[in-house]
Amino acid sequence: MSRLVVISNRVSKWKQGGAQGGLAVALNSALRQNNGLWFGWSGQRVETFTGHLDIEEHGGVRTATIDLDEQDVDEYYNGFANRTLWPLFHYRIDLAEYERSFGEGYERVNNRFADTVLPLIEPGDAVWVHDYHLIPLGYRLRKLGCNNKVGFFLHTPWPPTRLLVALPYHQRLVESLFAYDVVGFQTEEWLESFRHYCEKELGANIDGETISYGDLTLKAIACPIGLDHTEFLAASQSEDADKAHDKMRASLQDRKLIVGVDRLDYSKGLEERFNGLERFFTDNPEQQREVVMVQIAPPSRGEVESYQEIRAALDAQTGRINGAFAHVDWTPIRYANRGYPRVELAGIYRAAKAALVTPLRDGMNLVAKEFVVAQDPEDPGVLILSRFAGASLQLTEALLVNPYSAEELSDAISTALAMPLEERQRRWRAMMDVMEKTDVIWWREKFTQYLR
Ligand code: GDG
Repeated sequence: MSRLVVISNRVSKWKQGGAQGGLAVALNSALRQNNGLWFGWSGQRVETFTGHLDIEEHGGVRTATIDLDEQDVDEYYNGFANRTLWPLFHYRIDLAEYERSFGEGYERVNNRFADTVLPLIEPGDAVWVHDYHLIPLGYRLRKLGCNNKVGFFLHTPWPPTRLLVALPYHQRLVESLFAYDVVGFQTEEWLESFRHYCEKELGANIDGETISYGDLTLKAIACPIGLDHTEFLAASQSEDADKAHDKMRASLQDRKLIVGVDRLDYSKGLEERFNGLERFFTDNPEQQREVVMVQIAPPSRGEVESYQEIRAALDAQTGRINGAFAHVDWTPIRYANRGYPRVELAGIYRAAKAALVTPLRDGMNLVAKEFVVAQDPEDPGVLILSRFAGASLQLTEALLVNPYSAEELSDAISTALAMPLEERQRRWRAMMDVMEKTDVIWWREKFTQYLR
């Protein structure tokens, strides 16, 4: 079988149990069973870019990384990727910043990526580029003469056309996608938005999965990312998970646990979630002292102002709610700005009666899937899931909520905590069935089969 070359912004070197984002977790799993190569940024900054390649082997995955210089990181990563595209793709045009230097840095780094990875690509390799940081990479590879199959997968939502046109040079960005053979999205909904843009803004021709624009064609598909089901099941049944579970339960003193785990990001709806929780305690005073919310929120992208702002807002909000509701022997929200090892997360998920996964917009959301897999089949907890997460199209047996409505969140918490065992088991089984069929290996195979 031909080799798979994966390219993403960051290469995460496999640390057992270390904290990682959703994409890193998935790619590690997708590559481990496949003698592949993973290329990207090391996460290190240097004074001047040299293009020096660092090749290593990590847990069965060969990685090749480069360092970026300060200007690259500012304009490409903290700039166009995380100040312009991320907010725009999550429907937050109010937060999106447009600076010409960001766009220039974005293209420069994409070119640097392409120029450096090209010599590592062998004839017959399939190349798979990931996420919004690297949209124009394929275009550069083609310009350099790369004839391999090259595909692109977007982990975030694809925004509606009316939002996307707020981006200067939006057409140039979308046109560059036509360098790829296959372009994949998490859900039919994001795919639909992409097709709409191609038709209305580019005047492209759509025939089934094939979109033609001038003499270029691509296949656009929905291909939802899954968990490494076996790995996570094993993690949640491990001794360390048991320990974390027991420790969590002991600290609760028979109170019911609601859990949340999210990178600290405004797209995850944390403020709205806490408003919903406050509403729940206000509407159900008898539940005060009986229920505890544990929110794990490791900080991310701390150099970007909107992330500093959401962090400060959440500090104030949790402080205020805890101050208003707490008793000397009970605190409603335990809010931790740190990452925990993956196995410990699995144990904490299992200790919970319910999870609040309430992003305002999310490409997929793997936490929702992890929570379900970690449950005890005899006594599963309930997933409360935002209808604006891609995962809601698959996990239809979760309690689906509108995360903007504090009342709906409060009602869903009440329903979850009172749900009879039989109903919890039925919903859990249905969600497990979906996830067993569509795990991370299924995702990789589906995409690469299209590509090849
Ligand atoms: C992007 C898209 C899409 C979180 N805290 C800790 C920790 N995590 C892990 C979770 C989960 C991952 O990070 C987060 O993944 P999500 O999918 O929830 O969200 P994003 O990071 O925004 O990921 C998303 C994903 O890409 C994949 O395509 O689903 O829509 O936005 O695995 O467990 N892990 C550890 N400690 C923590 O404290 N170990």
